[in-house]
Amino acid sequence: MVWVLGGLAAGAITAGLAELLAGLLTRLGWVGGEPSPVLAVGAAFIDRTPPWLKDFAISTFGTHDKTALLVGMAVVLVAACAVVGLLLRARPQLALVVLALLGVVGLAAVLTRPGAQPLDAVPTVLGVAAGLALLTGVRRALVREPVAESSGATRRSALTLVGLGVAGGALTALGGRALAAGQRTVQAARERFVVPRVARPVTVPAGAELGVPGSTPFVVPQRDFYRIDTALVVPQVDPATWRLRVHGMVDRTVEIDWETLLSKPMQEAMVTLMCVSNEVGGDLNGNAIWTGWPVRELLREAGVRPGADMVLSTSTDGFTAGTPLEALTDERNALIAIAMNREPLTPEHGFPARLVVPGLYGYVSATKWVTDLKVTRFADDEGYWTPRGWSARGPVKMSSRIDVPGGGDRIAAGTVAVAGVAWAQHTGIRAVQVRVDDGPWQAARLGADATVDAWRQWVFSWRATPGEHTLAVRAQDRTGAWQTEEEAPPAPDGSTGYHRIYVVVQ
Ligand SMILES: Nc1nc2c(c(=O)[nH]1)N[C@H]1C(S)=C(S)[C@@H](COP(=O)(O)O)O[C@H]1N2
Ligand SMILES: [Mo]
Repeated sequence: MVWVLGGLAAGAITAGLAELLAGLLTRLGWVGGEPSPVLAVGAAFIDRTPPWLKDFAISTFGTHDKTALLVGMAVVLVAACAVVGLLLRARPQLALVVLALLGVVGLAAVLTRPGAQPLDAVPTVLGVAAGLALLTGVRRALVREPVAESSGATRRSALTLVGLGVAGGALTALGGRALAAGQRTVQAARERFVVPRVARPVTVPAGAELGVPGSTPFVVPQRDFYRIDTALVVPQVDPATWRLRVHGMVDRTVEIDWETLLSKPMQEAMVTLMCVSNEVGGDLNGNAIWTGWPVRELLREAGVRPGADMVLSTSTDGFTAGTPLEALTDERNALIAIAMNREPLTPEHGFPARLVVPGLYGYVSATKWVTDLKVTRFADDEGYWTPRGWSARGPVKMSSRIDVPGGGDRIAAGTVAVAGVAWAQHTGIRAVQVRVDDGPWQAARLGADATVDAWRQWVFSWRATPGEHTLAVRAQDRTGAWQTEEEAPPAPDGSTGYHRIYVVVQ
């Protein structure tokens, strides 16, 4: 038992020292990538997760999938350290090798994170060095007490080891405090930031919000807005050090800082953001008013060279999206967005700046914490999700959803408001119809049309009769095309099919 404690103490000191140093480096802004070996391994794991495992994790843990990953890693680490402790008794050499190997895994992850630089290695190297030294010391101390486990000496050793383990935990906590201090700096910058007024503000037309209880609001508040990204911890980006660089197939490389961005004429655009992972009837989408500077203006300053057809945007954490150049240069309001519903972006939604491109799924366009735009070609570059089984191009597919009643609800007979949203980004919705059981398609009443880039609410007044019923919805876009009934899963380029719900009327 005391040997296991030795292994755990060595692990705690290794991780604690590494996390403390990583926290300090991050706090000082001296890092290029992710200096914490634990977070780097987690991030590397996320990047290499095969699609089936990702789907399993999301369906099992939902948006807590990252917490589940961290807990899983902690369990594996504790088990590995216990084994190191046992080995220390019988095969001390091997124990040192196993701890060193864990360090090598951490180091490999740290050094392969996007933007990694040599300094990022320091926390892992020093942490592992301390752990190895501790293991050697523990071995020397424990072999000098060949007496029974219950002896006073062994009890003292055990207490010392527990103390060392607690010390390791304290170091980790101090590292966490350094990170929290960085978070407060970003939080303070966010609170100081006053969202600029624009010359022509977006207005929400009267009647766009139908106000049916339980239906998704026409404009979704930031705190309720869905969040999807690959970041294990939310990146904390200080506007004071933020830069956005445009390079690649351009006449001149342009780099702007936060002050420069804020000096540009800002625009507002109402855009419904959509996740390609959304299942039919799912809620991975939301509509907001975004404030920002059109991407095309920045591209104009750089001067796009002929032959380019894609812009690869990169975030501080290495996520990339490949957006068709055309979608960023045509008349649509593709923005370098700095505000959502006239509030600064929250760190979760990309503070200080992100991209928003009407008509394209988020994975090929909506890069949060964006710092780099490379003008390039689809033939030469690809975004994060393309080699992971998703299509290189991701125009949003027309779809519609029933928000109320909820699937499986028991409702009272009489007049029931069936309501939801429908979208056909950048084309616009012309009509929505509802079908009860095998009856005819019947027209729903649409909320006022704000823009072709936003969804529309709809409501249908249903005379519900007792029994079990199935409700289905379909939309028609402005070109006259109807939403397809053909079912497709989210991968590789977006789900299709009718949203159907089943209700019991009493
Ligand atoms: N940096 C970064 N930006 C990202 C992603 C990401 O993983 N990392 N995910 C994209 C995806 S898949 C979607 S759907 C949208 C979601 O934006 P939201 O979280 O603000 O709703 O962000 C996009 N931008
Ligand atoms: Mo997404």
